[in-house]
Parts: sequence; C-alpha cells; structure tokens
Amino acid sequence: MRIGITCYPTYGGSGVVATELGIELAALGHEVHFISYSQPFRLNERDDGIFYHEVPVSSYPLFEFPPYDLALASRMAEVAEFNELDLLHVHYAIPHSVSALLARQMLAAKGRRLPFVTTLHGTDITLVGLDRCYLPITRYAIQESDGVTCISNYLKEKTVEHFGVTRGIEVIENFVNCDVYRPIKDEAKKAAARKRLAAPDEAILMHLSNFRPVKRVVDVVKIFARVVRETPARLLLVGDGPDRSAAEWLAHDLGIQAKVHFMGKQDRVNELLPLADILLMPSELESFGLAALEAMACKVPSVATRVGGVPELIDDGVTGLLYPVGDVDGMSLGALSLLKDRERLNAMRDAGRKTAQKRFCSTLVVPHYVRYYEQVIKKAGVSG
Ligand code: GMT
Repeated sequence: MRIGITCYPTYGGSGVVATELGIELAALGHEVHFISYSQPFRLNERDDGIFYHEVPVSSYPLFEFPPYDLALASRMAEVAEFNELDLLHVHYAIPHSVSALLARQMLAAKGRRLPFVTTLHGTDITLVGLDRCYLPITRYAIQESDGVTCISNYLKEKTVEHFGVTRGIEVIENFVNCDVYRPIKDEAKKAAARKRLAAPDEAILMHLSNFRPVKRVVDVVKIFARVVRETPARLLLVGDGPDRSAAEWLAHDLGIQAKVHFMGKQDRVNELLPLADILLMPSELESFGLAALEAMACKVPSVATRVGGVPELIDDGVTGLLYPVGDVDGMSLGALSLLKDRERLNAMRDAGRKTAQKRFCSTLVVPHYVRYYEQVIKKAGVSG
C-alpha cells in the first residue's frame, strides 16, 4: 500500500505513535509518505520506503494567523496525486482530519479517491475538541472520516459521549517495538551505563513527557523529594515543555537539585528507559499513557495515576501501581515500597515485559492497522 501519514511532528505521544507506525509499515514493505510542517522528531534515519513532504506555510500581512490547515490540505492532495496514495492516515483530529476531508474532496473533483483514517489520541477529544470553537468541525470531520480509530476503550467512550458520534470506531491500542524497547540483559553493561547517571547505591526514578500541565511534572518532583528523604535516589526527567521551569524551581526550593537531572529532549529514550527502576507518571489525564508502555517493555514498572485509559494498560499491583490524581504521598510510599521490596519489584518488571509482548507488541498491533486500512479502502472503493 502507499500510505500518507500526518501528525504533529514535535515532542508528543501522538506524533511518536504516528512515526513508529510509519517506520513499522515501511518495514513491512509499504510505502509511507509523512506530510507535516517539519520532520517528525523520531524520524531520523532515512529508512527504505519512507518519504517526508514538508508543508510550506507562507504568511501575508493580512493574515494574523497563517492558515496551516489549508496549506496542509493542498499538500496532502498534491502528495496523494503525485505518489498515487491509497490512503491518508491522520493522527490527532484537529486540524488534521479537516485538512484530510478537504484533500479528499479536491481529489474527488478530479475523479480520484483518497479515503482517510483519523486516529484520535486524547486531548483532541477530551480537551481541545470540547472547545466550542472546534467542536462542530471536529465532530463533522470525525463523522465524515472513512475510518476512525481510538487508542483506548476509554477514549472511544468519551468520543461517543462528548461528540455524539454515531459512526463505527475501531479501538487499536498503542504499541511498542519490543525489540527496540527491551531490558538490558548484560548486567555489567547496564551497571556501566547507570554509573554515568547515578551513584551505584542510588535508585533511578524517571519521568518522560512533554512537560505540559496535564503531566503534573511538579508532582513528579514532590514525589521524588519524599522518596529521596528515605533512600538514596536520582530523578531523571526526560523531555521538555511549559512546566519544566516550575519543576526546576521546586527542585531548588526543596534543596534536592543535585539529585534531579533535567535531560531535555532525547532521541533515544529506548536506551535510557531500561536504566530506570521506576517510571513516575502522575498525569491529570492519559487516554493511554505511551511512556508507561515503553517503560513496561523495558521492564520498568510505573507508579502512575488511575485516569483515562491507564487502567487498561497497567494492571494495578501487577504491572505497576495506580493512585488518585494528586496523591503525592500515596505515590511516594508506593515507589518506596517497591524499592524496598526487590522481589516484588522484579515480579512487576517481568509481568510488565510479558504484557507488552503479549498485547502491545508492534508485531501484533501494526497488522491490525493494515487490516483496518484494507477494509477502509475496500469500502471507499465500493461506495466512492
Ligand atoms: O492528547 C494529547 O495530549 C496529545 C497526545 C500527544 O501528542 O502527546 O497525547 C495523547 O496521545 C498519546 C499517544 O496516543 C497517549 O499515550 C496519551 O495518553 C494522550 N494524552 C492524553 O490523553 C492527555
């Protein structure tokens, strides 16, 4: 198949899923064309079968807001026509599904079919999409998509509840490449890599996000402050975003700055995650919680919040520990209890890896997308 993929190329779970999906599809022999305003950040290598098409957005003094969605629609139609795309797959509804709808109409006027699939990821439904300025058009574009997928049952329920969507929605959960995200088996190699980040007696707690308010990065620092009072530990924060400064200030105010490392955006999180003992994910909301899945695949359990789709991913007490939002005491006690009971921690590490392999491995989930594309293309061919 020849597939076009559009996503937000910056640091964020929906862009990561879209990029990893494109890489996996290309590895299966499909031709994948990324269409976006900049190259997705995990798309570093020029793999066979992967192409990138930048969307130029020109400005004009009359425009207070350059119309990216229109430039995107034009580019989608162009790329689809020149490369004979079979399907477009857009990640995050706003504005991508609206642009895809326009591109489909532009090509239909020329007698060409371009079905598109919209994947809903989270705040496009639970937050931004609920804003009255976007809700009617988002609902329309979802309803008119040739296919719609959601990354969890939770998000599917919210889409129906908030948007009154009546069309079919396929739940295709997020995935991880278990060969790329895996534990480091060689203990000497792992110890050497950990030594560069922490003292040998220190536990490593990690957080990985885009530091948006919904991630509650300040809670991460508060949880760590309680943990480090009781046991030697380091906190590694991977990523960047609006709440980084607040978290940095708090680490200073609490006098723990020497134990807290802000590592910024990292390309190879698969090399960092297996070095951690615990991942902290105290989010206000997660429709899935991709970082926790990537950690699970590396045998790192999460101490997280019981929100959105997280309980579909983390089995509380088996593959991680879940707490109410804002329960900093609970989460720090939970992390400490795991660090003090290595047997329990190891059981959780093994259970997490097993779950990642059995349910969320890219070898299982990516073929689900392929089957869904085939259905959508077939249906569009019949009804188009
Ligand atoms: O919805 C968002 O906040 C954006 C999106 C992103 O680009 O980071 O995150 C969502 O998609 C991820 C990938 O599918 C999920 O793992 C996240 O749970 C989800 N975020 C929220 O629901 C807040």
